[in-house]
Amino acid sequence: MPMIQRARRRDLVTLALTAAMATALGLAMASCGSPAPRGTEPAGSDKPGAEPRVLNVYNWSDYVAPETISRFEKETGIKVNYDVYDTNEVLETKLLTGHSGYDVVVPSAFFLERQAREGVFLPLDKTKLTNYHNLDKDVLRRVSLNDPDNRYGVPYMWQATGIGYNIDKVRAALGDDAPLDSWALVFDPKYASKLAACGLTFVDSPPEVFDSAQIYLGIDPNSERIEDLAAAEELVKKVRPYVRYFHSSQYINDLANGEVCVSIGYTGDVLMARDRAQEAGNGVKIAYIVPKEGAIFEVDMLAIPADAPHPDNAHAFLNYILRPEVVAEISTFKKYPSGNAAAIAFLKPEIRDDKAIYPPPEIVARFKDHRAESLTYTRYENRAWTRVRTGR
Ligand code: N2P
Repeated sequence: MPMIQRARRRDLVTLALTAAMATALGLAMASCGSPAPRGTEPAGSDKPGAEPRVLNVYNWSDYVAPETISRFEKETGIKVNYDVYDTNEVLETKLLTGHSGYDVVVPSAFFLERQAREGVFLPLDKTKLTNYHNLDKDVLRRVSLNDPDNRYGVPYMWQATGIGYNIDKVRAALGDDAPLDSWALVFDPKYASKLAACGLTFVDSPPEVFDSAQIYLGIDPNSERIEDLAAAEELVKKVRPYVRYFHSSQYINDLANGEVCVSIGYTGDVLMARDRAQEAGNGVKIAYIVPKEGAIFEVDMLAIPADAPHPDNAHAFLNYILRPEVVAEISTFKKYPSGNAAAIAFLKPEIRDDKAIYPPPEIVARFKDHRAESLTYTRYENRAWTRVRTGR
């Protein structure tokens, strides 16, 4: 690797480590996750073209159906080691450090964009992805902004970072005054202060919270001007005293149980909370909104690290996920729309027609594409995030 690139890589690793450390979540996940799996194989299994029947997958938590993995194992005889994370920052640290041992990972497109530039991924061998034609051309086009020619990533699920809330508790706290269509609900201290008692939570992701704050302020979320970052920091600091915690998955259960009342969160996760509450019959009613000012649009991408120990098995797994019935089942259980156009035909009407899952064009028009951040900007952003989190 040329020197400059190596120095840059080292810089990025430091950056990613800082980001992960800036998040309590990073630490929590690291301590409960198993060590990165390795492709340990019995002697004699290294014939060309015959990879050991092992696949190491690292995915977001709550992002496959109950039988997605076991069916793949049964069909192929490939044993899957399956680990989870719940922030891009935690994944990025592993990818940039290298030798993660993973064969399949799922970064959001705006993270994949920067990681691909660092040589982190294997270009996809599309001749092995015979189900690739099932993908939605519009999603492929949109995501090519981050991944030119769709070289490294297969679109998996997509979503917006929006707001989930408990209908009755928010009404009780704010009366009819609640701005239920706006980021003001969480970013205006007038409202946030009244939600502190019933529980206000934010995802633990600097770009997503600051960018949402910028969208509320009418600032371009892709801006890298330091004064625009400062404006977002100032806004988030004002509501910081009312935020119960920063975490990117705990709110699913907490919203469902009525432990918290308003969360900045991801579409499907909020809808899972909504459905869990309904199934539990606990009287909790959850709604999800994409605020009228706009929201960050995210496509999570299946990708193969350049140093994956089992690239053929990884392609086989991607091709399996590309089957419409397989990914439709994931959407059914996890309430996320997929990037697979053919999967729509396999969805039950209650999923297909749920406007919170597959939003109508007027809501899609609110989505803002997210570009990769520069190294320098992320460094400033992480520092700002630490100040916000620690309340200094
Ligand atoms: C499911 C994954 C959230 C996706 N928990 C955020 N990009």
